[in-house]
Amino acid sequence: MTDKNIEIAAGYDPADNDKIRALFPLIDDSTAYLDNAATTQKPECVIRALAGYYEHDNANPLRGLYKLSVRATEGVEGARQTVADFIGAREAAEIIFTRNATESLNLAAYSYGMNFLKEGDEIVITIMEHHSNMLPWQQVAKHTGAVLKYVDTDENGRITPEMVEAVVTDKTKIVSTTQLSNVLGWENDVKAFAQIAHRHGAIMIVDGAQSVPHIRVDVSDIDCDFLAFSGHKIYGPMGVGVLYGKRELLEAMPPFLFGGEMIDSVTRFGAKYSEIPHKFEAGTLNAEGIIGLGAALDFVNQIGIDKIRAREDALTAYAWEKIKPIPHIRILGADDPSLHHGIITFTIDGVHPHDVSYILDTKDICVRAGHHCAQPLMKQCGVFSTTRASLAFYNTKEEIDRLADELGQMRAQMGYDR
Ligand code: 7TS
Repeated sequence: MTDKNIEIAAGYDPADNDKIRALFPLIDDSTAYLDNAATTQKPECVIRALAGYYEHDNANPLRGLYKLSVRATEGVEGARQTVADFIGAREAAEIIFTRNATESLNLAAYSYGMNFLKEGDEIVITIMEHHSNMLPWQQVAKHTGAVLKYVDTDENGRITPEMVEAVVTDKTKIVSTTQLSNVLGWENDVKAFAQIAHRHGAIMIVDGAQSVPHIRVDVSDIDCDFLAFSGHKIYGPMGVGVLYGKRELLEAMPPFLFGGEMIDSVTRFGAKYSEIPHKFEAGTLNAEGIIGLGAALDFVNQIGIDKIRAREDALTAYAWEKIKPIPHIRILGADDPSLHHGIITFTIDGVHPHDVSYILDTKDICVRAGHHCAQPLMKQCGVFSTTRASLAFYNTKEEIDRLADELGQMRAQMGYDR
């Protein structure tokens, strides 16, 4: 990390937010970037880490015995330790690098689900899952004969441990839920869910794509068996994701992808696979992405995830105050900003979310419109499509004011009286 980035991140003061914003080349006062649940912007230190890898350390990691390749390997393995420390894993070997949270969840589904489940077993997920934590389990159910069961939300978009308890049985082998909904902002009590799963002899999988960037996540404290997340949602590069898994499980699972760098030895008709984590990392790794993710986590550590959370909670409360009272706007989920973690998903009576997003874009305000890869949740909420503003700590009250002002005028712009 560059010295300037370290100094500014370490001394981060929400009252002087401009200093941190200046570290993000794509953030300026002309564009209000409010689509952070889709992906975050990147600070200089991450961009420098990517370029620096190619300028100084590029060679195929984990293969060569010469100094350059050793440096590339050390970069990858250093980042692995950084990730392990960041999420409270016991050891770096429990961290597998993938392309994104989606691939991590597929790895768990294909390697664990397909091999350890049989007809009549149950997989329990929730209705608020992103499709990435839904479709892989549909596949496992289809191919193994296991039954896929859902925990629905209550009318306020909440899921409590009691609601999970009511669905999990002794036939349940996997409970897999998001920790934080990308639509509702609701935080599931995954530690309590894990206790329920384990009491019934099931494993607990956590989709941390939305939680890891915003709240303190400690896999040892949660006692989950797997946790998936993406680098690009936590200020890191695209194309790198993480699957944490408990050593005992990872050791028992067959590889997901087969090929180079995941074997000890190969014969004509067989192979002996490497130890974890390499058994699950076939082919040349995205070394620069992994090193960039390490730099992103160093950056977040300098600021402090708790400071990030406090800032985002304060911004959410402010956005709520401004948006909630606007006539004809309905915000999905709990009626309490402290339960939204920076995510405000809403409808405006009579205005299609695509129009909302398009009109906001003409004012250089970036939000997401659509089903947010959560169609069953949309259906349960009785909507087809919504608009979502999602905040990161670097956002400002001024950006929220701009959004609220535009939303206040939206119906009039579409020709309604009010
Ligand atoms: N799980 C959750 C809860 C997510 O929000 C997302 C992406 C994923 C998994 C998949 O992440 P990926 O990096 O593998 O694509 N969510 C969103 C979103 O809300 N808008 O764009 C992507």
